[in-house]
Amino acid sequence: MMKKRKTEWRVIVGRATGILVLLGGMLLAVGLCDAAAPPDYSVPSIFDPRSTPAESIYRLSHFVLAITGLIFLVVFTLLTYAVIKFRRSPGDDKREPAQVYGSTQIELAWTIIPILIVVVLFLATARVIHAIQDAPKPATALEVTAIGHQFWWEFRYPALGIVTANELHVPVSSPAHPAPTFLKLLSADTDHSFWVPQLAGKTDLIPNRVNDTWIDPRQTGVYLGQCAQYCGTQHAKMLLRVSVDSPEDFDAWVRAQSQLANQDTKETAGRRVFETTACINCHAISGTAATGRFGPDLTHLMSRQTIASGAAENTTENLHTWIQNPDAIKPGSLMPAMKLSDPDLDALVRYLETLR
Ligand code: HEC
Ligand SMILES: [Cu+2]
Repeated sequence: MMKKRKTEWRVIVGRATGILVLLGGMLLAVGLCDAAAPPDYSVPSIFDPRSTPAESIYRLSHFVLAITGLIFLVVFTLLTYAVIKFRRSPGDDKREPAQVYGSTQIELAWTIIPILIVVVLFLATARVIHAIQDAPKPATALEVTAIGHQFWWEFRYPALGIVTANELHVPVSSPAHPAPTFLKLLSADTDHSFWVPQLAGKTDLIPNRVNDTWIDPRQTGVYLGQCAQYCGTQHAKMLLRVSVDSPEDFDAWVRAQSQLANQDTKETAGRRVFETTACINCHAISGTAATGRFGPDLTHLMSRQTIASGAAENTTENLHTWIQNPDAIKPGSLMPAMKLSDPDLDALVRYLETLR
């Protein structure tokens, strides 16, 4: 008898240690991620908010985690208690224990308590959604229209007459000088979702519907995001960059973007290649015959750090590869391989590189 009891205890202690080690490991992993996260913008974390909507979501998530954490602790403790207290004992007569039916008190308790918890979570969430969606738009707010395409982002600044792609520029905001950006979200083809974790929650871009969201980033820098709704083959390479600029930098960017494309280019051969091939059906370059809107506006291509929605850095080599065969960088992208001769391709890339 004594011996059997001992082995049972050993099993229980062994299992409990296993569970504790697992939980400890999880906590350690979370701790490590958290410690490494803050200054590194390459890992966008919802736990490092830099704008009011993201901040409200972050606080709500703490509240929800606290409540669900508490539920977990209570349930886990009761479970552990029951498992140990009511385990099979020596001399067990193998009969079924007494069954309890129809305890009104217990029924009421396990109906009302969960309802109360759900109501509290619902109210807290509804409050945050309301605060974000119905935030008043100040007269000074910057307005941007973001249009989702398979598989890139078009950004239009109607009041400033600027059209660009994939890299959104907005001014930094502060309590003393609030400069929020309000985004109108549209789609040219299918569902996409605008998500920059440190700035705001996800908002979908849906064909034939206008959605909106807003951000008021409080710190300059580049914030990364991603299309968060599966929209086709290259959904995963539909990345987003938001450059939050100081007021001076933002004004300088606006001034540069408002210019027509560089006209006095010496790269006339490359420009001729561009203007006499299908490029102009899909791309626009202001001040030229190219007015296509199927692909990104190339007027100030070289002001962008990346091409193809963040899929590659904007370098001479990558431009070559991209125009030669877009699938090499982004398989399934909707730009066809243009099959140009090598001299034409070289000239074309030299021309594109004058588009500052
Ligand atoms: C059938 C339409 C189409 C044609 C023709 C076309 N493109 Fe594109 N192009 C696109 C699309 C769509 C994208 C965006 C692809 C993506 O990111 O998924 C793109 C992206 C690009 C980009 C990257 C822009 C950026 O900021 O990300 C460059 C550069 C480019 N095209 C140059 C050209 C040149 C040069 C030609 C002519 C030799 C050309 N394209 C012909 C549709 C086209
Ligand atoms: Cu998408």
